Amino acid sequence: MKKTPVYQIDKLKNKDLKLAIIVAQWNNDITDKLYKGAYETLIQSGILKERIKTWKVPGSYELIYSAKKIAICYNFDSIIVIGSLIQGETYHFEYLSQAVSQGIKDINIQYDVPVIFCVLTDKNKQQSLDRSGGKEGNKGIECAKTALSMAIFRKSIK
Ligand code: RBF
Repeated sequence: MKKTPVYQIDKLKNKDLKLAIIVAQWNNDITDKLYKGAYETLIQSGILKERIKTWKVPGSYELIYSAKKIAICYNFDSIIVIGSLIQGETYHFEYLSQAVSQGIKDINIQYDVPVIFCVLTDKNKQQSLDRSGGKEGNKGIECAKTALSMAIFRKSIK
């Protein structure tokens, strides 16, 4: 009898997983590309379309509340938060990067769902372009793979 390849078994398992994606709209030329990379990776990994839910929020700062609300109100196996912070002339970059990373860390501690940090914090636009489908790859793809691993981990422990 022909053996089922391992990746097919994984794909079959993956189809039961439920994933949430929250996308900040600041620098949406960047976040759209991160989202596309993440979404397509999930679909290619066997996640069913109807089990991926997407929300848009204004900026990266809003990822904190929205991820918390989704953690409380739904039962996703993993949440991916997508944002792009680019350094400007004020201290906003430092405050926002700090707040968003700490805020998302707090949700990981407080709620029973892994929240995957797909927020770029770059010195300039070129760096962001490089990491959202340019010469440094697409961090959305990497984060989707991390979200899958963590979703499987979550499901494996009852
Ligand atoms: N949000 C981002 O996602 N990326 C940014 O680079 C960004 N830069 C900002 C710069 C300033 C000066 C301000 C006031 C806001 C910025 N935001 C940015 C928006 C922020 O995440 C949030 O949406 C707003 O502060 C409203 O809470």
